[in-house]
Amino acid sequence: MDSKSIVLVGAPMDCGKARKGCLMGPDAYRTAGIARALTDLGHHVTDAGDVTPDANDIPDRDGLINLGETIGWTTALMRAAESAMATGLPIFMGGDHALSLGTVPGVAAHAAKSGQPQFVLWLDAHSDFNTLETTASGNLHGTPLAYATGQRGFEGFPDLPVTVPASQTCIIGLRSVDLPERALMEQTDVRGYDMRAMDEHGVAALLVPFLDDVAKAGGALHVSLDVDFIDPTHAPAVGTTVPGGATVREAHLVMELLCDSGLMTSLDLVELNPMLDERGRTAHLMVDLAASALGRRIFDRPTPRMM
Ligand code: HAR
Ligand code: MN
Ligand code: MN
Ligand code: MN
Repeated sequence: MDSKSIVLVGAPMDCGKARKGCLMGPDAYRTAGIARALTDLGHHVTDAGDVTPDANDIPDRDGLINLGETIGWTTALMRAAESAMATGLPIFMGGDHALSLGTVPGVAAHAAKSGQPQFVLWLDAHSDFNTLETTASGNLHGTPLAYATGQRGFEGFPDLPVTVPASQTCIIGLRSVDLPERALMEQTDVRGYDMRAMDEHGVAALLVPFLDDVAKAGGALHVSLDVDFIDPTHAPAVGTTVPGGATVREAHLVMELLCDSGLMTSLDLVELNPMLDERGRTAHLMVDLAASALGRRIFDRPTPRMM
């Protein structure tokens, strides 16, 4: 892979759900050596430090957890994401998944300026397709894909000048979807693949056709990697573990295919809760996955055919 300018953006957002700890995520990635891992691959890496949320006076609303604070992060991250795109390939180090309320619209705004269609790959046990109206838990980390694709039901959040068409999004890894979010998703063209699809066909068969579409459209591709995409036996440091997730190799294969495609233009690493980790293994796995997406490999393809 060609040498890239990579900008690390810390997003220690921790208000997207009740359980605390994701605010330590950015420093866990730094401690696990994310900059060094990417520099060793020949990239130019800068650390832009951590984003801080905007102040706002939006009142909290019953049944929604930390609405005002979440909107403050959203506006700050939209700006940070759009401007980071102008300097290279940003890696947004979360922070919980509510940070994508800001990063996805921010990168999409950048793409729109050059007329490039924005695509999103969502690697997650959850579809995160609730709105403020459908969420049963009030946890806003369960909403960003609905917001970014322009669904209604986000009163109080900024209107998005640029949304990502649902047809340009693909979710892989699903094994926990609420009924109302499923109903909403079914009204859109979002591509959603559950773990059964991965088991039956293999993850490459799900991902490659989507990557082909991104390439054909000349699109930008944002990848949002939730720790809980991976099975909790390998990635325990997340508050919302769901058994039956991707193996370490399946996760690496996704990243390796992304690398081969050359299409990824931005990356979220979300939901790491270092309080729940075991000797840093989840942080290290996430760093290794980012490295795979950015060129770490044993052999260059094509693999020589063995006798
Ligand atoms: N669907 C559930 C809710 O909205 C769970 C959402 C959990 N989300 C994450 N990120 N952990 O994927 O409350
Ligand atoms: Mn650009
Ligand atoms: Mn998520
Ligand atoms: Mn999840």
